[in-house]
Amino acid sequence: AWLSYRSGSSTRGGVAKHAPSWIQHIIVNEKHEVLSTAVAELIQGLENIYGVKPTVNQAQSAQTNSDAAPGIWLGTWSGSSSVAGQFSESERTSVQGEGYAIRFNEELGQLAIGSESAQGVLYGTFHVLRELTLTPESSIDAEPLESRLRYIAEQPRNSLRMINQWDNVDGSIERGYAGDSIFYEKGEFTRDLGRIRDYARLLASTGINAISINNVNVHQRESLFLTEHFLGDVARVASEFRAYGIQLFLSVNYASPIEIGGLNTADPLDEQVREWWNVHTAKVYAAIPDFGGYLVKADSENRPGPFTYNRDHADGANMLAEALRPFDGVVIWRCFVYNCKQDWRDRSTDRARAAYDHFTPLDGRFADNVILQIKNGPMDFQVREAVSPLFGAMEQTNQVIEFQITQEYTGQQRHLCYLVPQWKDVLDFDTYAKGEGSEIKNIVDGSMFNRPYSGFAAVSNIGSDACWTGHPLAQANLYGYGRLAWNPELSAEEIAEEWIRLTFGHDEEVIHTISAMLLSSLDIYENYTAPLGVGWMVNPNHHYGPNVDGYEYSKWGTYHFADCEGIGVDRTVRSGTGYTSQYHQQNTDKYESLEQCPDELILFFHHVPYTHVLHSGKTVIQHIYDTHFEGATQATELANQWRSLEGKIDASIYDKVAALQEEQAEHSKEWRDMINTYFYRKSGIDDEQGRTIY
Ligand code: GCW
Repeated sequence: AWLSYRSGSSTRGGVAKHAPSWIQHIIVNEKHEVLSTAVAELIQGLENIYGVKPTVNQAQSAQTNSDAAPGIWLGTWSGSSSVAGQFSESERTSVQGEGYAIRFNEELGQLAIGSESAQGVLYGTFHVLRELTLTPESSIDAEPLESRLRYIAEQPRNSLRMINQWDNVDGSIERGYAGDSIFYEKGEFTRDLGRIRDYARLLASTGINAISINNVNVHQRESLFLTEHFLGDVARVASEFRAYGIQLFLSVNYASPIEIGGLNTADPLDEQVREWWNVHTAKVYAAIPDFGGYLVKADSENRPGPFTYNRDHADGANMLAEALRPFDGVVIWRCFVYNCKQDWRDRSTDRARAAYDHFTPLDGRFADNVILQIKNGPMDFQVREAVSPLFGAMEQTNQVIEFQITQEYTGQQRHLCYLVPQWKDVLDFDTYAKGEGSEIKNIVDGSMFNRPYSGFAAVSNIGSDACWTGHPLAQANLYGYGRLAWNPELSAEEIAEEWIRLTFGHDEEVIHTISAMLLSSLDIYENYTAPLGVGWMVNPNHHYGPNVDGYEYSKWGTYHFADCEGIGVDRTVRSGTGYTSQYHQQNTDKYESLEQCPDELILFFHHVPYTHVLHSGKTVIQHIYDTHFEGATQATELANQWRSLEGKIDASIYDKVAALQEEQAEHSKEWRDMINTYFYRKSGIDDEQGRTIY
């Protein structure tokens, strides 16, 4: 993946002469597991990049190494006076916790990587390795490298930067498209901790600092993760992640006291139930002292929760918070709560409303170690949907945003779909919670409402597949997520280029072509799938491939309401479900009005005739035809673009992507024809351009 460090490599010719002398020694004056990881990463990275194995001076006491020795110095402010001495006090205080500073001291030939924490030093180390790899070969021993490293200071914008695995202990992965679980096999934990360690490396290199290792749908056997039966295994996995500064969490079954505890209730106000959680939580911490806490999906899609006992989500979450509090643990409580047994005939119930309606009345009632985890949109990870109105609606509650890296609704890692631009749109969305400038990124980083816990979570897209992510280019989404969680100001273009250079090297044509493919892919996917924000139109259950009415008469609350006159969901206050009122005024006004509502969301908010004219000047029906013809053509172009790289990319990766792009091109025609035909038959309106519709 992006840690092969071969792209900046000079191993193909004249190795050692390219390596500056300061790169040949690593000096550390402290003992800390994460610092040892940083050293190991440096050795491996530098050896790959320069073909020279650096020597390591890992001193036991601060006296051992002379301050003047040239080399790469790693350390924390309190543990290494020589590292601290390279920075002024204000430079040191400007980076806190996991932040880091880097300085190249030309006089001494020293590169110092310092932080308040060992974790920060590890992030700084990955930063340096990234810079070394990103500096093209030709300039590797020239001035630019040292000047790029002259002074760097970075602070993560979000404190929680988390990955959620949806892995089941039987080895399957819910919504996984890259092979089986790397964590479990046939009902047991895997014995192959090496792959887990590699995963920890990948994640830490992008700045991830937390992971939940099992599916939020927790079934009976996974409920036992909290018990002696599995705690030893969980602890072994936790130590792999600990070495990379990543904290481990478990998804828990809300009904555990019944399911595995032999009680006859899971009522959050019942004394026995509370005691059960206290005792089991203490056992978890006895096995894993730095355990992060619990992730909970409750009263959602048939999972148990406090509703059964006429209690609310605050009662449920606070009970777990109390059990975790003595150990500084947190409860991450998901807001994906809606009625999944809706009657399709009932047009007044609106799934999009559900999370807001359930949770906003509870603002202020959650314990301070509870964090609500909110999906980016009010429905479910569609290629296009509105932004969840819950962001900015609960000033007294900790919130993290949940993205889906795994491409459940965006091509399942068989189609190319670079999701960073979509996430950027969400993060840059202005909620107006405190007037103009109240973007989602300022809410989820905790700054706007001064929240103690905040950040990002996302569902992983990896599995046992050799390239990790099924589609090799889908790695860009995992990488991009981590980078964005660290710094939401990075652009989709910057992240793409960084990832391509790290992964494929510096050939300009390769960079240009893959970058163009990635950056156009989301729009292309949107073009040939569900139009104008309406969503779904996929096959039920597995969610791959077109089926316009696949969910139209189902219980899931995901309808498009197409008839012979028009299409779309009326979510206005005036004549629809009233969902638009969940936003702050400026956004309510924008979405409520047919004139102001942006084209790309028109069918999310309004039911309109096929002849309705969009801002683009096209009618809705013509827009559907045009985008679907265009999308399928563009998907074919993607395949051609990739083919132009033959010979420039490792053959096995080349072949794999070529086959996938071929499949996407074919499959996009299936989408095009089904959607166009469906709407032609419903509306009876011809395509202005007379193209083939069946
Ligand atoms: O997107 C939906 C998926 C479910 C998933 C659920 C959730 C883990 O179809 O498979 O369950 O969301 O987020 O809980």
